[in-house]
Amino acid sequence: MALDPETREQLISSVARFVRERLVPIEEQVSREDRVPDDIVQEMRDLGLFGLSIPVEYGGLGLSMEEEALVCFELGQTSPAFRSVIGTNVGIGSQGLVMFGRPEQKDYWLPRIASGETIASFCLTEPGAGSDAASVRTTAIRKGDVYVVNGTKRYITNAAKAGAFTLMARTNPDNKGAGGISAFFVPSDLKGITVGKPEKKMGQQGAHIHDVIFEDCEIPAECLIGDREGEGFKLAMQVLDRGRLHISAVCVGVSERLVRDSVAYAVDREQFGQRIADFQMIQAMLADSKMEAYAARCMVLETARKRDAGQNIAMEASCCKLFASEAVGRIADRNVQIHGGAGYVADYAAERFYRDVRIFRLYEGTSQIQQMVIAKSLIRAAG
Ligand code: COS
Repeated sequence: MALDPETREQLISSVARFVRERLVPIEEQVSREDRVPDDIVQEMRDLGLFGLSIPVEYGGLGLSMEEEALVCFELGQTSPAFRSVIGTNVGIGSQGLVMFGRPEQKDYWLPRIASGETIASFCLTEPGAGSDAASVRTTAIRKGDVYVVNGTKRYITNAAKAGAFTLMARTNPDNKGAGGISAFFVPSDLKGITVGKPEKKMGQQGAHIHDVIFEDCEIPAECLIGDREGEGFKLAMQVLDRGRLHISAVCVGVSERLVRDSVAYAVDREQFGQRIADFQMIQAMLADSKMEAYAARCMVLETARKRDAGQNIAMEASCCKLFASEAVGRIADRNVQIHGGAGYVADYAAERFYRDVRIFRLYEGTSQIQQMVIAKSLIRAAG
């Protein structure tokens, strides 16, 4: 643990209070307006949420993975769109730099990312490279002191607000595989970068994804993360190992919120002359949801502790992501079921969450990719 128990408790309880008092009351408004208000973003900055995972020497909170998971359990208790505001700074947008950046890159960018002054986005996915992340077609060709970048990145979270991108591009077009890819940390205001319009999505209104188009964009050679070309795919995979755990922790938070909503509705709603919570078929749904939320919580904490102890958790992170994201899908579905007709009506949170959680099974690796990672790891271990 990075924090002493008292400071940790204070952080977690202030995040819980912020969620309860400031975020939950405006969930519906954010969904309707498709926008998180600026004063809320400022409060997130003041709470230090943009810097959860940035080392203390760069102005972040420097949380351990376990502590980050505990914060995500709280932050997940409201619309996941709020988490998205800070999500890329805490996770995939910054961690390549934290893990592999050169000192001068870190000195310049990390304090800005930690404070929320700079939003950092992660540019891996392309129109033709999603699950097959090693097939990136965007090129970055070295010409003197610059790399010339050409290509399109797709569904990039927070791209329109980003001050910088962690960019994966092919520096060696002769190597079509993972080894031809390098990672860069690129300011977003360079000539030749265009951000597309926000996509219309199924859920999580208030969080936005865009295309990012690079056209003969000249980026200074020192934007390369680390000292060597060809390390970008491995960097992306290690960033995703961690990101998958972070998303799993968010899934746990949302699951716990939905269990609470299900119980609240079941004890309030009456049918056949009694509250529906007294019917065993409703009880079975409540119990299954609680069981799955609890199992996911235990998995995430166990894996986070292993990562904090320096172990390779690539396989376990995929186990967490697979289980927690599928579980929250089932829990959101049961929550709708328990709400009956009201669960289908947009006046209730059940309908919104049902749509919001669908993405968890897709981004940072689909459930099928997690299955592949787990199975490959088992088979490799067996020789
Ligand atoms: N940590 C470190 N290195 C890793 C790694 C990890 N977690 N996973 C793979 N690598 C390394 C491998 O060791 C291999 O290195 P060597 O060539 O030196 O042996 C290299 O990366 C290529 O690995 P592999 O052959 O397993 O790559 P594949 O092309 O088969 O792809 C999957 C592996 C499918 C797991 C990967 O492409 C993936 O995660 N896809 C999903 C991407 C994703 O999450 N997209 C969402 C968009 S980002 S929001």
